[in-house]
Amino acid sequence: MIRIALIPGDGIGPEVVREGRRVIEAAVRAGLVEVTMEEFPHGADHLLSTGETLSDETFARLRDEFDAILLGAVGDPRVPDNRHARDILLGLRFRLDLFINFRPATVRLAELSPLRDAEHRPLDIEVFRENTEGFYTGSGGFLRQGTPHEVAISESFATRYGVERIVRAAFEHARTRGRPRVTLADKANAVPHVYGLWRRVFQEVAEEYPDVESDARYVDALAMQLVRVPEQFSVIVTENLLGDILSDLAAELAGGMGLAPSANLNPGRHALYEPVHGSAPDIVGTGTANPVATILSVALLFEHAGAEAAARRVEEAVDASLAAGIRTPDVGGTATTSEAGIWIADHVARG
Ligand code: GGG
Repeated sequence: MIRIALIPGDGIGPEVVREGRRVIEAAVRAGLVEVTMEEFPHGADHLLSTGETLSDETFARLRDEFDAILLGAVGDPRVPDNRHARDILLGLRFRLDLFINFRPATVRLAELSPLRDAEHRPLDIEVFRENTEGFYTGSGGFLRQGTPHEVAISESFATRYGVERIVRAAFEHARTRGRPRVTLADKANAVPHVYGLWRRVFQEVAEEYPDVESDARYVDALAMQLVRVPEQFSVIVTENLLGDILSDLAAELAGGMGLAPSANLNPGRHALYEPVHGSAPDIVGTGTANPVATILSVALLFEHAGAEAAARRVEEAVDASLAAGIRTPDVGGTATTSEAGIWIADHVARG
């Protein structure tokens, strides 16, 4: 039994999580998995009506009563300081110590990739983004705020413990999944302290995995190479902010953000799954949001919960929908969010 908490959140979050839920229910009907689900209202509406972002009580329930969280998106123009998004999404990552942000970018249908005409084999990259340190801890502040002499400081952190565990997770994953190479993305030439630690730890851990190729690149050169010769990359491990940027780039190269799932993990413990995309307030209510990133996040949820057959069924259904032309406008079709979700759910239920 997988106990799933749903946090649809803001913007298109509720629209895509509705389809994720439909697919979970289809997998249950097909006898592939057993679940319980409970929906939480947290997001901008909840903040504006109650003043609460994510209370300690709710956090404790999410930690103690559920195996997995499926989150849609957080971010709303009515909350310009984004405090609820930080408390909900970053808060859950930090407080549950979900140190791996696993972001696979796989070409599911060649024609959807902007690299379709290039003479490269399909891009198939997995980004291991460190999820608890870097610039994201909120450390910093303002001096003389609102004056012409304002100073803003944001501090980036790397701990040996934090770097080592994500680098080790990336190598362990490469070894067990038969992935040929792990590449570190950093900027050690310009930012020697934080990225110097990353580079040293990466080299030390790499020596323990002689069966996995390894190399370290400066992030600017890596971004360029990712577009020019993507097949040289397999697993990319990197710091929080760089991982956010590189995984968006990889997602676009693979076919678009509408297809990009992610998992926030601490192996053997809690997990939070979410589409890589944000709340997209500009398309709310138009029926054009692509539910596939959320549905593929459901596949990751099933896989990590040990329901392999359910995970494969969901992936097959997504691939079949794209091949059959059941696509939302971002990937060249005319299907609505619900039409795509219903088609995929039916496919999952039928087998
Ligand atoms: N799908 C969750 C979401 O809203 N993502 C957008 C976002 O701003 N994410 C921040 C991050 O991944 O660091």
